[in-house]
Amino acid sequence: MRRSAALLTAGAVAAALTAAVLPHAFAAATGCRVDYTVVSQWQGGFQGDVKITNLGDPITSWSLGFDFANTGQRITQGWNATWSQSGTRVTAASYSWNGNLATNGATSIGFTGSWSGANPVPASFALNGTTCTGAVGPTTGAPTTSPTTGTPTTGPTTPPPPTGTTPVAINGQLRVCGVNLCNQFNRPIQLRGMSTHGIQWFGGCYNNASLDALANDWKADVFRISMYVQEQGYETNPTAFTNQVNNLVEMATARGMYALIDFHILTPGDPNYNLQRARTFFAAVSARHASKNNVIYEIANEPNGVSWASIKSYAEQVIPVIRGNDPDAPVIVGTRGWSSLGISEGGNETEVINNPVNAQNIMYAFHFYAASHQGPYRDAVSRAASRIPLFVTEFGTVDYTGSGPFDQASSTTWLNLLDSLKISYANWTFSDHTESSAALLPGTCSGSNYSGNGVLKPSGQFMRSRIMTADNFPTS
Ligand code: IDC
Repeated sequence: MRRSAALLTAGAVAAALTAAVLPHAFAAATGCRVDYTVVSQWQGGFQGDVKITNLGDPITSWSLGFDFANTGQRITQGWNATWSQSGTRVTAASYSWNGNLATNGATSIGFTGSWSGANPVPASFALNGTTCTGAVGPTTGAPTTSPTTGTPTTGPTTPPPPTGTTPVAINGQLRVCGVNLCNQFNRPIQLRGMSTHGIQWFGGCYNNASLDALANDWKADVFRISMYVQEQGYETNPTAFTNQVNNLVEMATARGMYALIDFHILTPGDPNYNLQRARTFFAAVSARHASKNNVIYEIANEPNGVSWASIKSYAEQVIPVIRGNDPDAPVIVGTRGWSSLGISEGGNETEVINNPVNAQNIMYAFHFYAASHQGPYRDAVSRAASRIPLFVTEFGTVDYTGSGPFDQASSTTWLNLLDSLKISYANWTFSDHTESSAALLPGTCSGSNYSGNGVLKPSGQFMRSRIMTADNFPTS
């Protein structure tokens, strides 16, 4: 077919010329086009989308390089490629499942990044060493306004989860059986793992190196993704936060960990304040992850100052949204008094036992902070554990502020109790916040090493030692 030269892009012309002067008749033609779009941008952060079009001969793998304009621009998480950054130079390498690009074939990759000072578009895009032509898509500049629907822009394009000895490979799809969480062999199991801090503040702590450390060094079974709704969280940019959560789910999935999606309501304490946001958010994430077997939904972190009847009403409106897309995933419902089964507001577990949420395959959240919550709280868990399914989706080894001394004695008593009852847990937090509940020493997330005790505070060292012991998951 004859094409008018006027229709050829600059990149294709360059590629054609390169091919023409090469001495070998069969030298591959190369060429590429890149469309770079800032999907959204907010104070200190942004999400970028990079569409790569191959204008040369078919290729079976690719590596895309580009230069950020300044060192304040950093990739914090990427997807659909293996991302790395050295100085201002960024490299994204194909996976086996998206390496094939026919002539004129295109693929999209993306990332979330941080910026300070200014966030100009990158330059010097090159695919397998060939400079690309390109176009810069619309950039948002100012923080985006909140759309009312939060359908994510990135597609479900994760590589299949690993098989073998990971927690998900062994246990598969979980479901609630009686008062326990059961694996694919219908046997009760306990998941042990860590919670993020607020991803609006500590997103930089969750990257390939830190997730590798959690999966391989800590041997964590579960990764809780805490998406605050207020406090500069989801309500400020639903699309960006939905995408950030989705990306973290993919990162946990790729490592064979369970992903616990935490809709982190806290203030105001009535979850119904965020009912519409919850519907929108859970519709999006449950659609995205419907085919996965490792996602657990936590629909209200810590209701407070609100009746159990109101929490139950909220749950019975949000759970059907999730089940409409993902019918078999366990869902966890927060309880009264900051998920204390009512204890912190003068109640107790009987309000749940006598008036349970009208839905199947659900569990109830219980939270504690070991230095603050002891005897009466342990007694409530001991009583409730034989009546209703519990999941400790958050606890601290310190006091309820997230600070104060690490209470090893109380934490040990608590975890021994949870172990004996096979109650799953996630510890607050896998982050480098200065507060004592944070596992990592301050500054850890600015580096690239997250493994071993050398990067951990006392609470982190304790939690790692508890979580890394053998799981002994039943396999028949
Ligand atoms: C705390 C964080 C702290 C942050 C504060 C405000 O540790 O850095 O400033 O939230 O959002 C909870 C909540 C959890 C709290 C934690 C410790 O679920 O969001 O995190 N906590 O106070 N319930 C009991 C304690």
